[in-house]
Amino acid sequence: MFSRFGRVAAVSLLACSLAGNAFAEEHVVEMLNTDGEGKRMLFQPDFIKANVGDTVKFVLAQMPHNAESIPELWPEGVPTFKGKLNEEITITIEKPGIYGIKCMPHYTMGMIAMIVAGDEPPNKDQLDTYKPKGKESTKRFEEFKAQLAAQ
Ligand SMILES: [Cu+2]
Repeated sequence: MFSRFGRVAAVSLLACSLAGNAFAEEHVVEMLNTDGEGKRMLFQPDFIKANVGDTVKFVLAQMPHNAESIPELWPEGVPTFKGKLNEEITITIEKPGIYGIKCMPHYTMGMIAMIVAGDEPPNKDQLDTYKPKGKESTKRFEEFKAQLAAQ
């Protein structure tokens, strides 16, 4: 009896996970003061290739940091978000696109990240129009664009 019940439970569990996206992945991004290799104030990783349905979790490895949308680099029709200072926050990628993320206190110090979902992100034009604030952010943004072009 027990073994039979066990099999039924396992089958219905599988059905549940297939009904959702069985292939959805969780990307974990650390918010750091330093990577120990000379880079200061960063998301790690800061360039994330994701699929629609994936989640991206911003965890607080050091503080103070936050994660929030860069509205000038964000797919149309997707609500922006704003994590509080020292708040861990998870976002779900619901549409293809390029998603810019910044830490408000360290934005001008280069603390930005970019999530790319889909092969033909509909807001690709924003890569040309968005101008990050600060020399360091501009430098990292150029690195993201180079990484994207290399794929
Ligand atoms: Cu920060």
